[in-house]
Amino acid sequence: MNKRDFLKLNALAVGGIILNPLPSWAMFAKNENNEFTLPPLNYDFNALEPAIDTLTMQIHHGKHHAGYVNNLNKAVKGTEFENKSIEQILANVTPTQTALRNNAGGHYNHTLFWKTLSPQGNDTISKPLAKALRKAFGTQLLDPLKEAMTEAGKKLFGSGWIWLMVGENKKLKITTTPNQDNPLMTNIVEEKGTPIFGIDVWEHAYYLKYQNKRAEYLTEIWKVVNWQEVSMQYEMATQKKKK
Ligand code: MN3
Repeated sequence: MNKRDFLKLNALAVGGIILNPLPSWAMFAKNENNEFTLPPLNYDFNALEPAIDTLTMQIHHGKHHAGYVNNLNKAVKGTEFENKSIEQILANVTPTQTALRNNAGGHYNHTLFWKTLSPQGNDTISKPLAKALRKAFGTQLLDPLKEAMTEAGKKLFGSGWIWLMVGENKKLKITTTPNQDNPLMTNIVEEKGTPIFGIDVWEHAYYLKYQNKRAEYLTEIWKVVNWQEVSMQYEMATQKKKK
């Protein structure tokens, strides 16, 4: 993305409110040593209570996500991927490059996840996202979408993610992936696209509070989803596709 695109994105109005989006190259910016870094949260560890408890947030961000970042840096060192962006890595990683696959996915997925959550949640959606929802699901109401994603999460066996993504012809779609895979891994996943929101259904995301009750976690999480940010991710995903 060039500077003009960045300024244009900054000027995007979502739901009548000017947001300050963090474009993907900034979300996944490397440091001066060409290393990926753990992006700080936009809120405190306890800010998503009671939907997501403080200790889960501390471990999830500070240990799990940090681990993916460290192991991603190790995995790219001395390889053709060393100077690549996270998007380039995801687009090129192959099924057998296990460390790269798991840790690039882990870093990307969690960065998007934290970004689309917020303390009180926010059910405001932008006009373009509302239009896309109507086109894909026949309604712009969020409740049926939330139910469909919750159902998809209940059906997903083991660890993985539930995605709302922009797929072919810019159409919105709900998909799931195992482990840390995501729809940007074009050599790996069947349903390719750009994720605009994902829900982590690994046990580490909910077990301390919800134990085996994944369905309950999937009911509560909607209280902290920021649809204004999901709207922004939609704008970014569809702008990217125009190029
Ligand atoms: Mn996780």
